[in-house]
Amino acid sequence: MASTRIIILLAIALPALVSAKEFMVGDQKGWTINFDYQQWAQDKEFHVGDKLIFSYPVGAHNVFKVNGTGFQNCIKPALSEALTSGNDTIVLATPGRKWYICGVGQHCAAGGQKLLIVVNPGAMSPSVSPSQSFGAPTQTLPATGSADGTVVASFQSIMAITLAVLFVIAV
Ligand SMILES: [Cu+2]
Repeated sequence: MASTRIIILLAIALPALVSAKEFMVGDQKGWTINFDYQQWAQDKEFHVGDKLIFSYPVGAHNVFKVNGTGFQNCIKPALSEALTSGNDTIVLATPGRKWYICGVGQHCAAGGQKLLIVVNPGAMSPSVSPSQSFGAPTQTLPATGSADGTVVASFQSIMAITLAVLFVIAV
C-alpha cells in the first residue's frame, strides 16, 4: 500500500524535482584550457534555478564570475572572489548574461578558458524586468502571477519534503 502511494507521489512530484537542471561545464572535459565553451553552451538552454558545475583538479584552475568587460579582456577580480574547490557549483539565480573565466596564468587569454551563457527566466520566476535588453531571445512566460509562482514553489518544497519523509519511512 505504502509503495503505491509513493509511486503516485513520485508521479506528481518528480517533474517538479527534475525541472532544475545541472550542467557539467565542458561535460567530460570539465573546466580546462583549449576547450570551446561557446560551442558547448550553444545548444543548451539555461534557466533560473539551474546549476553550473565547474569540475577540475584543485589548484589547476579556478572560477571567477566576471562582467562582460572582464570576460572580453580576461580581467580577473580579487583572488578572494575565486571559486577553487575543483567542484564548484553555481546556482543560476537571475536571468541574463553570465560570464565566467579561469584566473590561473593565461588560461583565459591564451587557453580560451572562458564561458558565456544566457540564463532564461525560470518557468516559475515571478516577474521579468523589462529592462532586460540583452539581445537574448525573448521568452513568453506562462501567465503566472508572482503569487501563483510562490504557491507553486512552496507546493514543490512540500512535495519534496513529503517524498523524503516517505522514503525514510518506507526504508
Ligand atoms: Cu585554468
